[in-house]
This record gives sequence, structure tokens and C-alpha cells, in this order.
Amino acid sequence: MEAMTAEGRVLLAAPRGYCAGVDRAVVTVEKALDRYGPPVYVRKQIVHNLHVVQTLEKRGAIFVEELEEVPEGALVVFSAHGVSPMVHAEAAERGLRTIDATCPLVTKVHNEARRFAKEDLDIVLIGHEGHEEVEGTSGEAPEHIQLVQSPDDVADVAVRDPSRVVWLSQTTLSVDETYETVNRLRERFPDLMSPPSDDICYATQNRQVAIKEVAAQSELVLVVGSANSSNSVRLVEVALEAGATAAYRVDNASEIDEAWLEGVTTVGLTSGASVPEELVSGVVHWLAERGFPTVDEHRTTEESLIFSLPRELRKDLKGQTDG
Ligand code: 2E4
Ligand code: SF4
Repeated sequence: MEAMTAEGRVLLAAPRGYCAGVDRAVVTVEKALDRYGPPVYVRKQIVHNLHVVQTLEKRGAIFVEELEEVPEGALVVFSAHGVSPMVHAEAAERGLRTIDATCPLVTKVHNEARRFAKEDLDIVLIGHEGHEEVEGTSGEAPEHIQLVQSPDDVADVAVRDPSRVVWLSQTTLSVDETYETVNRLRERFPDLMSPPSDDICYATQNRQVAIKEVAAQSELVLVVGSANSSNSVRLVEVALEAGATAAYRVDNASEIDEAWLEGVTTVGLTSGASVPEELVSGVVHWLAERGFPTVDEHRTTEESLIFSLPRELRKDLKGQTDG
């Protein structure tokens, strides 16, 4: 077939890669290392990306699973995914110095959870069990929140008063699947209340819209991102739903299987919100060497959101420049 001999092309989705919350969290650890010197402890992976974590480790960050691994009086950064109030309390009890790098858009969901719990509503949290963001949000109101992972889970939801139920969600879910879950919830609870604005954040939504359009024109879609990155894994699912013949997640170019390229003329390419652009460039370079030298970017929207650094850090950085 003609397509087999023609040069292949890469269709690069935009927006892709770092969102405002990830940029803020990574810069927080970098600036904490500069300002206070190593070691800077970080509870959990600052963002779910292997390359980011390994790079910060080389600079003196120490990643721990739990606060008990942090020595008394040391400095610890909380990851972008957020922590439950119990973790804050434990840090205070242990006399740890803390910097909270929770994304402000995750904090927004925590605030909603607290407010709805105060109103004594039953809260259905749509999200994935065991994910750090879900653990953090659930911890705000464990007695009011129940987790629903998929549309099929809705059948098992039990509430005290069907007219006083509200839903919230993790920030990184598939927009379409969440919509389906909410529809099912509304079938069961017609008075279901919604959060004041979307919990699935702008970056998650924008990356899904972009890859949908790219996937519709690609036989193969590659998503750069780590295995535990919820938003990256969702991009693979969304690409398949949107018509890509095949879609794979890779941490970097070394994980691509050349057999995936057989019979392919257009490779769609994107990356999750926690993925540095250099890893995407690595994939572009790898593909160029294998018959895909042309790169066309397909942009669906511009992003310009920037978050200021955590207050605790800003204060000290200011003190430094003020002398
Ligand atoms: C915080 C909240 O949540 P996910 O697994 O997608 O996290 P990742 O670190 O890959 O992406 C950044 C992020 C952080 C997303 N939402
Ligand atoms: Fe924040 Fe959204 Fe980025 Fe998560 S994906 S860190 S919620 S901006």
C-alpha cells in the first residue's frame, strides 16, 4: 500500500505536559532545595512521574511514603495530590516544618468536601480507590464521603436521604466516563446536587479534548507518562475511545516497541500533566529516526494559568531577596 512507503508523520497534541499545579509543585521542591539546602523530604512522589522524582532525588530531595520516615524537626513538602487533615496533624505533632505543594485545584475540592459535610449532605466522591488525591479528599470528611469508581458502582450507593446527596470528583478523571457516572447517580437520585464548578480540572479536560481530535486522525497514539499517573492513563483510554486503533503509555522513548509502527502513517503523541517536555522530545526524535520525520502540532486551546508558590515558601524567599 502507498501508506507503507510514504513518510510517516507525528501529530502532536497541544495542550500536553505540565499543568500549572505540577509546575508549581516541582518548582517548590527545587526552590526549597536552593533556599534551605538538602535534604528536603517529600511525602509521596511530588508528582507521579519517574523522571521528575529521579531528577529531584539527584539534587537532594528524599521521597518518603509516610511522615514517620522524616526525622524530627526536618522540612517536608506535601505532594501536589493533597493530604488529609490527619497528615497535617501528624506533622504538627512531630514538630516537622512543612510546605504544602497541594495543587490549588485539589484544595478547592477539599474545601467543597468540608462545606458539604458541614451541611450534613451525603457526598459521593467519584475517583479511584487508593489514589493519593482520593485519600486526601476523603480524609476531609470520612463519615460523609463514599467512593464510587465507575458507572457500575452507582447501584451500590446507599444514602441516608436521597434528596440530600452531592457528588464531587477526583481532578484527573475521564470527563466522559464521569459524566456517565453522574447521569447514573441522577437516575437514582433526581435531586442530586453538583459541585459549584467542575472538579475535573482545566488541564485534564484540555489534554483530553486535544488527544481526542488527534486520535481520530491517528492509527497509533503514544502517551508519555508514568504508570501511576492517573491523568496520563486516562489519556490512553480517551484516545482508544476516540478511534485510535492502538494507544500505549510509555515513560520514555526506550519503552516504545518498533512493532507498534507497522502499517502506521500517523502517530498521535501527547503527554500527561506531570511529564517534562524533554521526554516528549525524546519520543519525537526516536520516531524521526524510524520514518516519522514530520511533526505537526494540533492545538485545541491555549493555557496561561500560573499559580503562585506556597505561602510558607514565598515568605522565606522574600526574606532572602530583601536581605
Ligand atoms: C495533582 C493532582 O493525579 P495523577 O495521578 O494524574 O497525578 P500526576 O502527578 O500524574 O499529575 C499531576 C497532578 C497532581 C494531577 N492532579
Ligand atoms: Fe492541579 Fe489539574 Fe495539574 Fe492536577 S492536573 S496538578 S488538579 S492543574
